[in-house]
Order: sequence, then C-alpha cells, then structure tokens
Amino acid sequence: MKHSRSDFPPDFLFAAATSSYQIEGHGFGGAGETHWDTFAATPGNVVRAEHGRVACDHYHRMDDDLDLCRDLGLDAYRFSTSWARVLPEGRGTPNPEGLDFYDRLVDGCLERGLKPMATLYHWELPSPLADLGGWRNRDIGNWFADFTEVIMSRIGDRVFSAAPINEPWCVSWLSHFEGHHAPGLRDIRATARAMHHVLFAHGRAIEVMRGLGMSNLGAVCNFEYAFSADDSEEAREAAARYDAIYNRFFLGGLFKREYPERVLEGLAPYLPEGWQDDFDTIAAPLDWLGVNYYTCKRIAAAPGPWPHLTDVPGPLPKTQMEWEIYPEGLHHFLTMAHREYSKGLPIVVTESGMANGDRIGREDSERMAYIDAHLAQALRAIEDGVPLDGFTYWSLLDNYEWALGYKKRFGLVHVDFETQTRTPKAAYHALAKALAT
Ligand code: IFM
Repeated sequence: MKHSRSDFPPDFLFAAATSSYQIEGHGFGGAGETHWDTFAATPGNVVRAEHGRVACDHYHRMDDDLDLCRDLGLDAYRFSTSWARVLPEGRGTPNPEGLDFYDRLVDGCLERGLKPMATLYHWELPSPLADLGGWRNRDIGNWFADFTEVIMSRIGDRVFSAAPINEPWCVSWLSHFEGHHAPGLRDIRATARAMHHVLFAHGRAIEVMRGLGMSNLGAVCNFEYAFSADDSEEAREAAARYDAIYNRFFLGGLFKREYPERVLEGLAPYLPEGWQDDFDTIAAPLDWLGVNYYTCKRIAAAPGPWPHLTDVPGPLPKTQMEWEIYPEGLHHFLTMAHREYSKGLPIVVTESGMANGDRIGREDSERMAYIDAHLAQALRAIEDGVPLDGFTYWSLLDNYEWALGYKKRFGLVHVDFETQTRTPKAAYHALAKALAT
C-alpha cells in the first residue's frame, strides 16, 4: 500500500468494523428472533435464503477474531450489540448470556489494546417489536432507550465511544421504501415514520447514555454521492432530491433541527403528528460524527410518484457489489458534513471498504488500491481542515451481506463458511505493514 500510519496525525485511529447479526451467529447464546430471521425465511428476500443463525460463528470465536484485530495493528474495533441477544423479547427480562458476551467482548478488546467502539443497533430488530410496528411505532424511542440502559449499564463504563444506530437511511428508506432490507416494506407512510423515529430513538439513546455518565457519543450516517445522470434540469433536480433524502435528511435533523424542503415535499403528509416537537431530543449535542461511505449513483428523473427519480449505470470500475468506485466522494462528504452540519466536531470514517471476489492468497490488489485511494481522500480532507480522527475499514471478516448473503466478501480476513477457517488476505498483511510503519 502507498499510505502508512506515519502519513496521518499521531493520534489518528485505525479500526475495523463488524456488526452483530452479520458475524456472531444468532442461533447461539439465547438470542431472540429478529426481523432479519423472518425476512430471510421468506422466499425471494435473501439470495439462497441465507440467514445469520451461524454466520461467522464469532459467538464462539471472539477471542481469535480479536487476536486478528490486534495482530493487524489496529487501534480500535467497531462492533455492534444485538438488541435481541440482550433482550430476547425486545423488552423485559435480559438474557444473562448475552450481557456476558458483550462484557467479555469489551474486556477482550481492552486486554489487546483495542479501543471498543460500540454501536447499539445494527439492524436486527427483535421480532416482538416488529410485531408492534417496529420503526413505524413512536414507542420504539422508549423501547430503544430501555435497551440502551440495560446494555450500557453493563459495558458503558469501558467502551471508548458509542453511537446509537448504524446508518439511519438503511434502517428507514432502504427497508421501508425500497423494501430491500427487513422488514421489506414499500410504503411511503411507513418510510416517513421510520425516518423520523430512527432519529427520535437515536436522541433517546443519547439521553440515556449521558444519564449514565458516558462520553464520546456520536451518530453514524451513510452517504452516497449523487451525480446527475445528464445535463437536463430535471436530472439535476432529481440528483439534488436524492442527495437530500440520502445525505441531508438525517444530518439536518441531528445538526440543524430541520428536514430538507426537498424531502418534506414528498414526506410531510406522512410524518407523524407533532414531529417538529421532537428536535430537542433528536438534536441533543454529540461528540463526533461517523461517516460511512462506499460509492456514488447516477440519478435521472423518472415519471411516476415522488421522488420521481431512478438510477442508471455509471462508467467507473465497480466492486463485487456492482458499486462504482469513487473515492473523491469521501472527501466531498467529510468536507460537506464539517462545513455545513457538524461544524468543528470530530469526524470519524466509521466504514469504508469493498467487496471483492473469493480470494484467499496474494491476489487482493483491488482492495489495497481501494483502501489507499480512500485514505488519500481522508488525508486531503485533513489538509482542508476537517477534524478527522479515524478511519475504519469495513469489514474485519467476510460476513453476511444481508439480502446478498455470504458471497459478497468485504473482509480483510477470508472466512470459509463451511469450516469457519479464517485466513488473512493480502490486504490484511499490507495494512498490517502500513500500520506498523
Ligand atoms: O455490510 C454493510 C454494513 O452492515 C453496513 N454498511 C455497509 C456494509 C456493506 O454493504
């Protein structure tokens, strides 16, 4: 790799990320059923109907996986806590095994000199709460606050940082408008409610964690650069609408106490009554912003109901996900978030990475080039004044890529899902060398 640790400021943190449902094995340790289990059990939702019951068996291999982080020379490990592992019914009696598991995970990080970066929710909603309407139900703010209290009373004294919800756009839009993720809805009213409630629940969790005396609390949003597919006024406006829905709605709520007009044009009639009164909770002060960035889209105008847009294929080289590689987008979002929204708050790249084919040996040069290109944009942002504190690769391990199953390989470490053998890829070794220098 071209870049190394010495290119970055002395306290800059390098991390790798995973999430609970994608690696742990939800069939183990008394975890309750989640909407991802039922979504995956419904034909047509997930390729090969793959699910997370075993996943990477991280539940039993946590120590080996943390050793891999340590040996890579990382400073931090970003993981998530499964709501259904901690509270199998979503509310009520905690599962002691689940609490013990996260306790051991945090201690395991600390023993290896890794800063534990916790995310409370990375998409596996307990089924009993899905039955009650899930993210469509405003009560999720209280359910999530209670879950936060239970898990953070146990590990909050030792985590380095915490964020309530990974990628609000995916939790709401992707899952309630596009229907690609659980609960698989395609309904504009459900979407509007989920988009607002996800921010409301974020704010409630921040309140709880502040109450527990925790610090270093942030929000993690995902971003996609929106090119206009052609020069027409209609395409430019469609791209701006896409940008508002994807990139500005959540930042607007968190940092400006408002939603973009371009989104309200379509969603206002469907937002829950009194939504404007929730900004005191939603916009509670944060200590940092997490930026997840992977790709760009080419947006064209389309007939039909709001948001009147579609995306078309673009010319750039693509990852195994068919996502165009556009590293400049990372610089764009780091500077845009800093200048227009977070205004001086530390920013962390909480996810960046690529899925590449099933390669174990030396041939992983595309991933190294991807990391290098994104590190270059992170450095550019630092030079431009962005207070960037860290860079997190997604993901430590090949894992369950949701509706696309186990064949999309994002890992620095190859996982053989038959034997659960872990084999560090060439990019792992290259990154280890870069971090050691
Ligand atoms: O695997 C996901 C992760 O769960 C959230 N961010 C994007 C990754 C790649 O799609």
